[in-house]
Amino acid sequence: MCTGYASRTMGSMSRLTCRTAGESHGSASIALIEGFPSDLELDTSFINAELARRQGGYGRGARQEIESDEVTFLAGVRNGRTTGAPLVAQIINRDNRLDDSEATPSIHKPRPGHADLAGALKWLTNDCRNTLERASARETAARTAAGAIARCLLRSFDINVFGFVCGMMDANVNINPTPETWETILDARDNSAVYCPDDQTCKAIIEHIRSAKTEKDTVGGTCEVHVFGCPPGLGSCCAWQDKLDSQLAGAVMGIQAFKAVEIGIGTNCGSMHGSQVHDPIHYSQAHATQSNLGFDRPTNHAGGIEGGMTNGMPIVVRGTMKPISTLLQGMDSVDLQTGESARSDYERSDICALPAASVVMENVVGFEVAAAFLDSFSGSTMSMVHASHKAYLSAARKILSS
Ligand code: EPS
Repeated sequence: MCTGYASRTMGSMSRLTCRTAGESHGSASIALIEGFPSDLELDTSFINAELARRQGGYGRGARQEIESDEVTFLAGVRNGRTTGAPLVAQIINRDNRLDDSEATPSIHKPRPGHADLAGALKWLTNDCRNTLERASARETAARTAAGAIARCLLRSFDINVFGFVCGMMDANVNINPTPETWETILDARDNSAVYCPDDQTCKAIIEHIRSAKTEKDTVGGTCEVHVFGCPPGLGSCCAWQDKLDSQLAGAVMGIQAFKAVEIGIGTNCGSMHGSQVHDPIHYSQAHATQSNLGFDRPTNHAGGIEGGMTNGMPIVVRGTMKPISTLLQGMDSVDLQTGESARSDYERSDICALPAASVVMENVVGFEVAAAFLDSFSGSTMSMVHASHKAYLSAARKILSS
C-alpha cells in the first residue's frame, strides 16, 4: 500500500514533478523535470529573462556580479520543443570553487536562522559547509527555470502568473491586479528596484534595505502572486494531497527562508464572520470568461480556491520571507569545535533577497498550477492536452442547461 505523496505520483504516472540538485559553489544548479507532454515549445528568452530577474533587485550581494544565469537543456528537448522524455535544465555556476578548501573553508560557528546547526546535528559533523552549500538559495535558480518552463505551457492556454513585492516592515501596499489590469502594472514592477509596482512603497522598502545595510543587519518581507486564466476544477477535494492550496503552500514554504504562506485573505479570515469572508456567487452569461464560465464573484477572499480546487477566480498566494540569516554583525552562537560561546560565522551574502524571492515564488506557483492543469487535462502530446482542455470548456459551459 502506498501513502501520501508516493500514492499520488504512482497513481498518476505522468504527474509533473521536479527535483533539483547542486551546491551553491558547485559546478551547476540542475532541475530534473518529468511529466511534460511532447511538443511544448520552450521560450528560452522568457526562461532566461526570469533567471535574470531572479538575480536582480536592490539588496543583493556581490555573488550576482559574478553569475550570469542562463538555462541549458541537457535532456528531453529537441529543436526547442519537449520530447516527452525527462527534461534536465542546467544553470552553470561561475563561482565554482567547492573543492578548494581555502575558498570554501569549513564553517564551525553556525548562523542562527540558517540550516547550519540543524544540518551539523543531522549529519553528525562540526563542519556546516556541506549543509550550507545545499541549503543555499542558489538552488532557486533551478526551481525558477523549472517554473518558467512550466509557464510556457500555461501561456499557451492564456494562463498568466504575476508576482510582486508587496511589503516590508511598515511599508506595505495593497495592490489588486485583475485579468484586465495586471499587464498595465508589469512595467512598473519591472522598472522598480525592488519589484514593487507602487512607487511610494518601493522607496520606503529601499530605505529599509539601506538602513539594514548600515546597521550590518538584514530584512525580509512579503510578496504576492496572482494567477489569471485558470479553468475551474484544478486540484481536487477528494484527497488532501491533491488539494491545490496544499500543493501551493508546500511549494512556497519550500522556498528558502519562507516562514508563512496565505491564500486569498489568509489569516485575516480568523477575525471575520462567515458572511463577510465568503464570496457570494452570481451568474451572468455576459461576464463569462474561460475561467469563471459566467459564475461571477464580487469578491475573491478565497483567493480563487475553494475545496482545494480552482473556482474560476484568480489564484492569490502571499508568502512571507524572514530576514537573511547571514549577518555582518554576527549573532550569539557556539564554536562547534570547542563548545565555547562565539559570534556566528560570516559568509558573503545578501542584505535582502525579497525581490529575487518574489520571482522564485512566481515561478514555483506557476509550476504547481501547471502540474494541476496536466492532472486535469492529461495527454502525451500538447495537441492532446489542448483537445482535452477544449472539450472540458465546451462541456462545462453546458452545465446550467443540463
Ligand atoms: C546564499 C548566499 C549568497 C547568495 C546566495 C544564497 O551566496 P554567496 O555565499 O556565494 O555570496 O548570493 O544566492 C545565490 C547564489 C543566488 O543565485 O540566489 C545563502 O547563503 O543562501
